[in-house]
Amino acid sequence: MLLPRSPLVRYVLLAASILSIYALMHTNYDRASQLLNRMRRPARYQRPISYKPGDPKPVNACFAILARNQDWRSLRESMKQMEDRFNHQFNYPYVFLNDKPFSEEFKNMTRSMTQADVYYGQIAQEHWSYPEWIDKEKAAEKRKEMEEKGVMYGGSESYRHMCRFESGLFFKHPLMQQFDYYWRIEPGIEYRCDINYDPFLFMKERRIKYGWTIAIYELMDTVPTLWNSVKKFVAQHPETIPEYNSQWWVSRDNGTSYNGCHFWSNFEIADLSFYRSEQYSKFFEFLDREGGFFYERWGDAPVHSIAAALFLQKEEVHWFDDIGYYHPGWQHCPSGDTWLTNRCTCDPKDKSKTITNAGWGKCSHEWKLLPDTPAGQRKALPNQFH
Ligand SMILES: Nc1nc2c(ncn2[C@@H]2O[C@H](COP(=O)(O)OP(=O)(O)OP(=O)(O)O)[C@@H](O)[C@H]2O)c(=O)[nH]1
Ligand SMILES: *[C@@H]1O[C@H](CO)[C@@H](O)[C@H](O)[C@H]1NC(C)=O
Ligand SMILES: *[C@@H]1O[C@H](CO)[C@@H](O)[C@H](O)[C@H]1NC(C)=O
Ligand SMILES: [Mg+2]
Repeated sequence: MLLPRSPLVRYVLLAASILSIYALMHTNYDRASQLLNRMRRPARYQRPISYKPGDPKPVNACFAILARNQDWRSLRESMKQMEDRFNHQFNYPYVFLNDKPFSEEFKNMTRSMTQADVYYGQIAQEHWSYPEWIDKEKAAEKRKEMEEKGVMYGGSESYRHMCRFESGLFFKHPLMQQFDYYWRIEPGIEYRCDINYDPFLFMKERRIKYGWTIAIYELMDTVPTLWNSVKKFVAQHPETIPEYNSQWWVSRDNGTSYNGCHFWSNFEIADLSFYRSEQYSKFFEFLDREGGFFYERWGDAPVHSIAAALFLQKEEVHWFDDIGYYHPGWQHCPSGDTWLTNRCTCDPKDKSKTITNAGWGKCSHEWKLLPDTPAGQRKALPNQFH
């Protein structure tokens, strides 16, 4: 280092630098705080403040996990990833839900993966059974038909209860009532990059209602009449549809048909007030009466996504493009600087898994083509905090 030898000159230089930063702060606050931040910590690797398990959190939020007792092994993998990549700094609590009572083994094996608070709940019978208007024999016939056609999970009854529960009921569970935001976790998923900030806070500060990281096309055999039902709903409740929304992303022909694009809901961060809104409740109740959760195999992913596209503005939905995530089948892998600084371990060039601009993951990239909501009309707040 070329430092002047004389201590006096050194002090004068130091004082001059400090003075110039403070002078800059008065004229250009953003630039000065950037400089100060850069001096305080290495740009390469940043970790935010830690919150102990009992501390009040920046956001009243939880992880929610629907699981069976036998899922504990693959859940330990998911939880390890979540803790190491993100939650050891925040200690957001976990809510586990099951249609059966959780075993002691399940509780032990999941509780031991985190310091954070854990809650275990059983799902009410009426949230995991047939509504009275469903014809169970017809439902059984349809399952058989779909199984014979080779539709994925086409023959499964429990999968249908799961999809219905995740579509419109999970946020009504008593254990979920205390929370404002939630982040969904499934068994066997992986977080392949560090998450060095709080996505809940990111969303809250901007009034973002829905966050995702992978979007793909739906298997259309599972939702043949879903869009017809959506159109009926819209015709009956036109007041629920705002002037500016993201409909284009799910219907490129102005509402005539559904293109199958959906946020892959096994990763989902949401403001629960979105699901608890009158608008969403009406929507779910309408779809539930249509019967497609049982006569077809409507997934919670297209149901959530169509609701987000119709009811929310583009700016209220956020692509967490910087989060590296894998669920068996597909991964999203950030590239460029994010890959390096967030210590990603995925391979963005792995074409067999990574969603790209073509093929199954095209929907993700097309999100960026949506026109912005005109400035004066936006409900979400601009990027003023990060
Ligand atoms: N309690 C309970 N949870 C279930 C049941 N079926 C599925 N789940 C959970 O619901 C979520 C979605 O089920 P998955 O089997 O992962 O369905 P998927 O993600 O579409 O498909 P794969 O992950 O490829 O099997 C997971 O968190 C499962 O643990 C069930 O019958 N009972
Ligand atoms: C669960 O943990 C408790 C307390 O450590 C222990 O008494 C119990 O035997 C464990 N049960 C199982 C099934 O692992
Ligand atoms: C799209 O549909 C709406 C209502 O059905 C209609 O008012 C509008 O003119 C259509 N826009 C285009 C570009 O076709
Ligand atoms: Mg899964």
